[in-house]
Amino acid sequence: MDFKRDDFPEDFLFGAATSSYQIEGHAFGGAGRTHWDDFAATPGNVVRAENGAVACDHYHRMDEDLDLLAALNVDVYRFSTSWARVIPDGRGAPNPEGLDFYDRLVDGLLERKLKPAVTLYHWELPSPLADLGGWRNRDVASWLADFTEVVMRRIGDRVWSAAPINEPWCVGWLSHFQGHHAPGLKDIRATARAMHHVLLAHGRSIQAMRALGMSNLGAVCNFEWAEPFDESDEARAAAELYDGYYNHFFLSGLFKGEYPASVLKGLGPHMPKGWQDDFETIGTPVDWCGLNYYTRKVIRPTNGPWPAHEEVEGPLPKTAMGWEIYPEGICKFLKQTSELYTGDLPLYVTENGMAGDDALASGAVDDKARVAYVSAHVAQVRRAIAEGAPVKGYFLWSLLDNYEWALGYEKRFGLVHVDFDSLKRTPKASYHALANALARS
Ligand code: GCO
Repeated sequence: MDFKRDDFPEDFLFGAATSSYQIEGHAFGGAGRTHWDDFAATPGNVVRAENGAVACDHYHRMDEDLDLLAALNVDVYRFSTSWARVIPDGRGAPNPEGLDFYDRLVDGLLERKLKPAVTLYHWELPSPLADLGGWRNRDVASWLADFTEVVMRRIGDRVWSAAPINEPWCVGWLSHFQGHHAPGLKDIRATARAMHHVLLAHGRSIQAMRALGMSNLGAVCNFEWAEPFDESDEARAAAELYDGYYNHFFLSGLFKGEYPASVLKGLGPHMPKGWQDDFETIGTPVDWCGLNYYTRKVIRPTNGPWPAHEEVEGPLPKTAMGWEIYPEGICKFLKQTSELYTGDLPLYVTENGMAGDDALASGAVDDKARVAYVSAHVAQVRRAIAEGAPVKGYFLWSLLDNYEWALGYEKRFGLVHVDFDSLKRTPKASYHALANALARS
């Protein structure tokens, strides 16, 4: 890596991130069924119909994984709690084994002097709640608040930070409009509801944690820079609309108590009754804002129905996801977020990283492309700080190769290679490079 810990302010934190369904192994420990199990079991949704039943078997290999984190010299570990592991039916009786697991995880982090950063919901909705309409049902806000309370009564006294939901855009748009993630709907009315309810649920979950006396609570959104296909007014408007529902809708709801007019033009008629009255809950104050950033998209107008645009392949070098590498975007979003929405509120890059063609050769993985990707993005984070954005930390996605959702186990985002047959972990060159960069002299 072409940076060192010392290049950053004293209080700047480095971390690594994972999520529950992507690593734990959902077949273990009494976890309930989730809508990802159902989505993966439906032909055509997921590469090779793979699911998270075993994943990285982190459930049984937690100590080994925490040792890897400690030796990476990071300060913080961002992980998530699986709702169905803690409350198998989504509501009602908790699973003691599930709560014990997260309790051990938090203690294991603290023993290794690592700060636990929890995300309560990273996409594995319990199937019985999906049966009731999932994110389309306004009651999801109360269900999430109840789940929050169950988890945090157990670990809330020891976690360093907490966020209710990972990436509202993915919960709303990707899963209900594009149908690429569970529950796999392509329905504008479901989308409008999910996009609003996800913020309402965020607000209720924050309130539940405040009531328990917790602090350092935040929101984590994802961002993609929207580049117009050409110089035309039509292409600019198309990119602006993409930018609206992807990058502005949620921040605007959280920090301004309104939604962008361009997005309401399409979603307005489908919004749930009385949505305008929910912003007081949605805007319950938070202590920080997290940005997940990977790429940009080139957007071209089409003649179809709203939003009447499509993504086209751009000219920049790409990762194994086919995503363009555009490090400048991370700086632009950090600055823009503080300027338009959050002011002095601390910002964290809560995810950044890439999938590569990481082959194991003679017991090692020489992922030079990942070292270059991380170096280039971290340089843009430094630039954002130099230009005034209050950025307080940077988290790598991800510690381990894991279940990359609809792409199954095919895309490798890890600093550590995982052989999905033997489950053996092998730190990649990027892991060693990051450990060196973060070593305290
Ligand atoms: C996300 C999620 C992760 C993904 C990662 C790579 O940002 O989409 O938080 O679960 O695995 O982003 O796509």
